Amino acid sequence: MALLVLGTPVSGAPAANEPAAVIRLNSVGYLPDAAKTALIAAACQRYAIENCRTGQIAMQGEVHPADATPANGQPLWRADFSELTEPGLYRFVVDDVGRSAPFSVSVGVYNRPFFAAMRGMTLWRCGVAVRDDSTGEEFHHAACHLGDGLLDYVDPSRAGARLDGAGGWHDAGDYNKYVVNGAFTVGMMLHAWLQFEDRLTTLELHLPDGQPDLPDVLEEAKWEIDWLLKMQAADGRVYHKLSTLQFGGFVMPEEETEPRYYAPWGSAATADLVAVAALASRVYRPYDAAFADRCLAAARLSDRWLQDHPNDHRPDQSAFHTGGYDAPDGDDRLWADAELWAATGDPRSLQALQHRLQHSRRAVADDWDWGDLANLGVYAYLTSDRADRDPHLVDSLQRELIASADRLVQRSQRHPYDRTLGDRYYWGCNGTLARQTMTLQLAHRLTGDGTYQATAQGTLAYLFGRNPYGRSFVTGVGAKPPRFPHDRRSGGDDVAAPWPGYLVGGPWPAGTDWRDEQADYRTNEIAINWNGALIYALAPFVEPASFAADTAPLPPPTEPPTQSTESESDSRNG
Ligand code: 9MR
Ligand code: 9MR
Ligand code: ZN
Repeated sequence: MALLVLGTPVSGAPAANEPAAVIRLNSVGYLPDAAKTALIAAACQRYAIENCRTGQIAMQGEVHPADATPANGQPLWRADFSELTEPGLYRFVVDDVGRSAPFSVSVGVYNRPFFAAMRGMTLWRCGVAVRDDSTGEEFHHAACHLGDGLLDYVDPSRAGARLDGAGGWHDAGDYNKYVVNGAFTVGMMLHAWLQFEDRLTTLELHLPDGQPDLPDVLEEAKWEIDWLLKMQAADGRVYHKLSTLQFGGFVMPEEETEPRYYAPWGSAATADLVAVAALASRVYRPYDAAFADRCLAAARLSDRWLQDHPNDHRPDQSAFHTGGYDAPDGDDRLWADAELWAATGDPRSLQALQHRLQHSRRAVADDWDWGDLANLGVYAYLTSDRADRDPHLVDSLQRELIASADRLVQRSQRHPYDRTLGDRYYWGCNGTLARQTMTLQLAHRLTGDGTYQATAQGTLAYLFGRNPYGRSFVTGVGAKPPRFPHDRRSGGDDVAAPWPGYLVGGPWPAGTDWRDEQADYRTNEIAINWNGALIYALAPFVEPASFAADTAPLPPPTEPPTQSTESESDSRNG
């Protein structure tokens, strides 16, 4: 059956694809001093904002046709309610259209989303039992993949032999583990730490095993770093992945017992290990000097291997039909040189880095993901306070970075839903939107211009409901979040709700092509590199003073969740 929702055909089971909400806003809420806008996909003239607790009208005003027309041509009306700064819980009310789900105005509005995204990483842990009841439902699985992994494809003469590669995070909706994506994700999280450390040090994430000396954000990242270090061979080369040969079924991870194998080494994975281990040596040194030393030694060992093997070496993955994460290694080597230099001041790394930067056609990419992560190297270079940088290069890279941020701002301003990608959509583009806030935040740091931070908040608004669906793209967070992500745990357990805290990949090839269906791995899977980006995007807006209160466990749901109780009247939908 095809439902006609606001001119957009929606296919699939109606239960899996709720009608789009007509009033589209950041359903998580807004910081008190933030710009606040809502989009309404129906002709209207005025809006009111009701205080949910008192029932009083807190504010009202006129709506105006949105000047930018969305790709699907559907007209939108825009309400600017930035003047609403009084903390509280509110609802948008539009005569003849309906009411929005409740949203809050509060300094702590991004605390629970940040907590959820971090818990999502903890729940991705492999090799241990995990458990979570922070949303009132109980999610759990037993220790999994303890046999990781077999060496058959690394060295046929050792077929059947095992090497300890237990631990780390599962990659996504599948249970495999890929070095490039793992290192990339940790890289984004540790850069969030370096930029916004003052907001993150005291946060309590209720981690299972507890290393009291380590801030929880770092403790979670260390879980993955410990695994990445296991993927390094004694000579410094790094195995590309640890995976089954075929994608498994929708069972819990402990029930996936097919053999898992190391893939051969690759130079991109090796460079990413250098980068993340060097970065970790810097970040963890104040808390755990022995771990920092271990990381630095690992980075140097793999760096030596790379110098002896200067060509792009792609892993032979021909036996595998799981995720490839295979792309040229130039960007990975650039990131490695940057982090090794930032950690040690090593002049050879600096020279290699500057050479690469000078010879890049465009050093700062507007739009980037795991296959082109050189921006992380640029950020490391630009944020370092080492004295030996080439001042001309610093100057030109700063200009490039600001120019890139300006393009993101322009695209966002021209796009009705504030997308810094404009109308570009592809696999994982929700993750890219979150990741693009890294450039915005660094431009803010370099210039002090608040427009960049406002644009970054516009991205969060899109991800949490100011989008053509009027729905949050993060499981368990905000209004009408995804219910059927392509996630084997969510599909394989007995809990109706999906595992919480995960950003889904998002619509493509068009902006209205997202399907909240388990089978749709192209738009509705979850992945660590999207969550890592979301963690970065949220970090600058975390409010440590109210974090504990804002993230207190929720009571179990009293009634099974029903559709659209919180949403506007459905008179215009379907
Ligand atoms: O379930 C797999 C998902 O985790 C991957 O991201 C995706 C793309 O690599 O592939 C999915 O597996 C599908 C396979 O590629 C083709 N047959 C259907 C599988 C979905 O269950
Ligand atoms: O995020 C990856 C995306 O950039 C690629 O286009 C896509 C197809 O190769 O694969 C995505 O990564 C998937 C990985 O291959 C397997 N685990 C799930 C990942 C997210 O769908
Ligand atoms: Zn596992």
